[in-house]
Amino acid sequence: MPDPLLGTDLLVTDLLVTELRELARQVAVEATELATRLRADGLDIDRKSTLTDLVTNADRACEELILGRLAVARPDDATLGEEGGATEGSSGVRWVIDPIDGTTNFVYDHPGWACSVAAEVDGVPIAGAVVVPTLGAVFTAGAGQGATLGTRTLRIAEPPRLAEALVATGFGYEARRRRQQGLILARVLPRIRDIRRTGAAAVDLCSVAAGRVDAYYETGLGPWDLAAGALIATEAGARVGALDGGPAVAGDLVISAHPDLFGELCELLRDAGA
Ligand code: LIP
Repeated sequence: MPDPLLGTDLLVTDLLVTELRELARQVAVEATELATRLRADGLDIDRKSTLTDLVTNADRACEELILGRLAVARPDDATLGEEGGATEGSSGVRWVIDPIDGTTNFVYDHPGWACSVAAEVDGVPIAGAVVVPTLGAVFTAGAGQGATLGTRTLRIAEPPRLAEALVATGFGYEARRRRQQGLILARVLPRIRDIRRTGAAAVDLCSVAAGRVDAYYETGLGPWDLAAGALIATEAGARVGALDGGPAVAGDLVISAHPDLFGELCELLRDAGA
C-alpha cells in the first residue's frame, strides 16, 4: 500500500521507525566499541582520494560488522557504506553508513569521531544514530519522533543574531577545494562569533541539534556523512538544506541552522562567494 507520507509502497509506520532507530543505535554502538579496540591494537592506515584522505582497517572492519548485523536483522534491506559496501534490497529501506566519520580525528586519537548509521526510504532518512564515543554521546532520531542525546530530548533554542552565531564548518581533501573553502571562510569569519572545525560532519550536525553550535555549513559531504546527522538536526527543530533553500544534497553546499537564522546565513554565504 503506498505510504501517503513518502509515496512509497512501504508503509512507514511509527513502529517501523522505532525498530529502525533502535537497530541503528545498536549497530553504531557496537561499531564504535570495535573501532576503539582496533585502535588500541594499532591501525593499518591507507589513503583514498588524496594524501590526506585516510582510511584504516578499523573503518573497513566496522562497516563489515554493521553490514553483517543488518543482513541478519533485515536481510531484504539495501545498504550503502562509505568504504564500498553497497547491496540492493527489496524492502524499500536502504541503510546509509559511515563507519567512522572523522577518520583523521580517529587516527590522531583526537576527540570527535563518530559512527553514523541511517535508514532511509526513497532517499529520505527516517531513522538514524550518531555515536560519538570520545564524548560519551549517543544521538538518535526517528521521523516524527524527535531527536535525543541519551535520554535527553533535543530541541534547538531561539538563535542569536548572525554576528553572535557560533558556526561549524569543514573542509574537503582536495587542495583547490580547500583553497576555495578557505577564501569563503575568510569572508564569513569577521561576520559571526567564531567557527568550530570538529572534523566530522555527523558530529557537527548533532552539535546543531544539541545547541553546541548555532549553525553548520560544508560542501562536498558524502551521503553517509549527512544522512543520520541531518535527520537528528531536523527532528531537533533545525533546518537542513541547500543554499537555494531546497533539500540538502550530498556533494553540494549543506547548511543547517535554526529556521530563523538559516536564510541570513545563506545570504552571508552567497556574499562570501559560496
Ligand atoms: C569528514 C567529514 C567532515 C569533513 C572532513 C572529512 P571522513 O569525513 O565528516 O565534515 O570536514 O574533511 O571529510 O572523511 O572523516 O569520513
